[in-house]
Order: sequence, then structure tokens, then C-alpha cells
Amino acid sequence: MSTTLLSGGVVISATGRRAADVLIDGESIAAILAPGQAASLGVVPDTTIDATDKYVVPGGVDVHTHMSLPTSGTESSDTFETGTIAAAWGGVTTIVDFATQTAGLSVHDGLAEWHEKAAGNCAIDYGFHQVIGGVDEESLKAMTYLVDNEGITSFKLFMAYPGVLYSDDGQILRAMQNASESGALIMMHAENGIAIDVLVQQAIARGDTDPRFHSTTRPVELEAEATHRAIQLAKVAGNVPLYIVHMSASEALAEVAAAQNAGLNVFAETCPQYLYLSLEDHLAQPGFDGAKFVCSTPLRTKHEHHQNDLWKGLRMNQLAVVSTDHCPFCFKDQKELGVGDFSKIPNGIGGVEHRMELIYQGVVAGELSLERWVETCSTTPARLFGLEKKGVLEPGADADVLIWDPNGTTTIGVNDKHHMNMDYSAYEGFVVDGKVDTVLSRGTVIVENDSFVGRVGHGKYIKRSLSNYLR
Ligand code: DUC
Ligand code: ZN
Ligand code: ZN
Repeated sequence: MSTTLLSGGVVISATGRRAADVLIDGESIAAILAPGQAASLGVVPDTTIDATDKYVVPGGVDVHTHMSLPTSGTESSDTFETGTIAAAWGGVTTIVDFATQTAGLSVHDGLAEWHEKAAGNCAIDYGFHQVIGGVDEESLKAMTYLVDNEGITSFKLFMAYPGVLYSDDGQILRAMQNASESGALIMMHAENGIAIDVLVQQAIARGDTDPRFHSTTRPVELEAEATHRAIQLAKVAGNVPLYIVHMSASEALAEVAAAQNAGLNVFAETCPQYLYLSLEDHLAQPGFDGAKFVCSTPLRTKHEHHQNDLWKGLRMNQLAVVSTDHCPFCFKDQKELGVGDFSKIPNGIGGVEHRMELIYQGVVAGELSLERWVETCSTTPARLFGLEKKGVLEPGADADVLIWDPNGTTTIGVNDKHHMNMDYSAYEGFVVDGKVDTVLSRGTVIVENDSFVGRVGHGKYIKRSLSNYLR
């Protein structure tokens, strides 16, 4: 097995930073050494990578992506191949995607379909959550089987999208009880979909069809109400660990904070779009351009301070994770499906490539510490979702490493840094400090010198254990 020394950098973990060299043996971290210590120990690495003036951090872990997701009469535009290459460009070394079961279909078939899409096509390692779109006897049985046999220890339920992926409160309670028994974690799309559908129909009937009405028909109250209800159901189901996905609103965050103060096992994530993009500046752009920013939960108004509150929630650990909810569509022919009717615009924004960059900008802006950047983008997502060897640089961990240049800059945009399979960027023109320098996946360099040098098929399926937080 070959050895690699990452020398001269500053190693950042969730708990601190220090000048150190990282010794890699094959696919794993062998040691974290004092600067120059390798030579004094007589270690002669096969390869040395100079990380002087750079940060050396665990590779990013994005626990919320949707590659090749069939939805709204189309399919999200990144395949596992294009999406994981783009992720690598962004310093991400593991994704967890959502295998999806829709009502009436078998969970096992849904999972098999996702394995087929991903196997042999990934540039980085990957795992799956399972969406349960139809809670019934069969799917409940399958949930237990997946935990015991397939390395799938988290299940996403929807309080939105009646008739598509929606679960009613009784179904949610049953799925939560099942997870409580198996030790699994429930992820929740917390929006009151029954009420939202009424508002959507009323808006369309009034002729309010522009993209901006996507946000006004999904008001913060209906995100907060569903978040509250999900928390109560989780409590009744034996305090099952509950993880609220794609949180966008201050009022929903307050529900999570209150639950945490009450000692409940409630976690939440937000995504870069909710920290940087808004109804006024993006979704409400004139004409149909706002369609680029249609996602659910929706972008919120900037005057209501949601963005400030979300950054604060990240600092205070009310929000444990930043993921992307990477669900890309091209503007042409995909977003355009909703011309004249915002409810037909495919829901999603692509961002898997830019999370490390955008959240590092939060460090530069004084919103977060460097350690918290690492913690929310790598260490906690790995621990929370049972990725035992990911998210840390310590002996025995997978040698998934991002070497980050704090003196570089990154310009995001379709003609600048952009490798996702989308004909636009939601972050077009953003110039951020810092730059991905080198990326290693299990000891293999996959990005260096502004080139992807990895291999499609290198990425392996990771069977996940139960959440490390609550064992
Ligand atoms: N929820 C997601 O998590 N992703 C895309 C759309 C949605 O509603
Ligand atoms: Zn969702
Ligand atoms: Zn999603």
C-alpha cells in the first residue's frame, strides 16, 4: 500500500486547529504528526503533498442530495456520475442520497432502483436514506429490514405533497414508532401540505401564477406548524430521533430550539440557499427567472431576519448540519415546465458543488468559526448519520481530505466554477474567499491543480450504522 504525507498545513477539526502533518497509508489516515515528525521517525512517504499555508480538513459530507430523481414529469439533471464529480470539485467526499419509495410500490424495489443508478457511477463514496412515500404494513416491515440488513438507518417522511409522498399523522406516528424500536432516525419534510395545496389552488385561480407565489403559498406558519407537530409526534413515539430537513424559517427554528431545551432528540439542517438567497432578490425576479429559485421549503423574505436567525442557529447548534438538498434542474425545458403555473415548476436548486465554499464564506463574514464550518459540513453529518469512518481526520478514519486554500478566491457561475449538470447557477456571480485546492477520497487524489483526476466507479456504497449521537 502506498503512503502519502500531507505536510505543512493547519489541520482543522470540529474541536480545534493545529499545525500538523497527516500521514495516509492506503485508504486510511495512519497518523496525525507534529510538523516534520515523519522525517524524524524515519517515515519516507511514497508521495508528499505540500499543504503549506493551507487548511487540511475532513472531506465534506453532504447528507441531502437527489441525483436522477424522477419528479414533476422530469428528472433531476445530475446523474450519480455528474453529481458526484461536481461534489468532488466542491471538496465533498461523501453524499447520502434519497432512495425513494412512492405509495403502492415496494420499498425494496425503490432501493434497488437507487442502487442501480449509483453502482459503478460514483466518483466519491455514497450512502442512502430511504424515503417512505406510503406508510403501510409492507413498508413498515421493510424499514426494519433496511436497518438490520442494508445499512439504511434514516427514513424521510413528507408532511407535504398530498397524493404524492404525503403521510398523514397516523402514518407518521406508525413510522416513528417503528424507527423508535429499530433505533433509526426520522427525517421530516415539515410543511403542512394539505393547507398549502388549498393556498396554491386559490393563487392559481386568482391568476397569481408567477414563481414568487411559490413562496407566498407556503407561508412560514405552515412550516412552523408542521415542525411543531412532527416534534410532538416524535415525542409520543418514544422520543425517536427526529431530523427536520431543509429548514428555512425562524419560526420553525424556534420550535426546534424549544424542543431541544425540553430535552427532546430533535435535530435540524439548513442549506446554503436559505442562508444566501431570498424571495425579494431571487424568487421574485421579474418574468419567469424566479423559477431558478423554486425549492421547498421556499426561499423566505429577507426583511424578516430568517437568514440571521439561521446563521445564529448554526452557531448555537440548534441547527446541527448544513446540507445542500441538491436537486438540480436546467432552466430550459425543466424549470420551463412551470411557465404560466408556478406549481408545475420542478422543486429544487443545485448546490452540491458549492456548500463548502459558501459556508466558508460564513467564516470569513464572522458568522461561524473554522471549527464550526468543519463540524456542520463534515463531522456532525457523518456522526449523526452513522458514517463511522467519515468526517474526521484521525487514525483509522478514511483518508477523505480537503486541502483548502484560504488565500484563494472562487467565482461561482456557469462560465466560472460550475461542474453541475445545470444550464444556470443559483449562485451566479458570487465571489467567495477561499478555494478548493486538493481533494482526496480514501487516499486517492481526485481533485488537484484545478482538474478532476478521480475516477467514476471509485466511489463505494457505504452501509451506515445507527446514529452515533444517541448510542
Ligand atoms: N424536498 C426535498 O427534500 N428536496 C426536493 C424537493 C422537496 O420537497
Ligand atoms: Zn423535502
Ligand atoms: Zn431534498
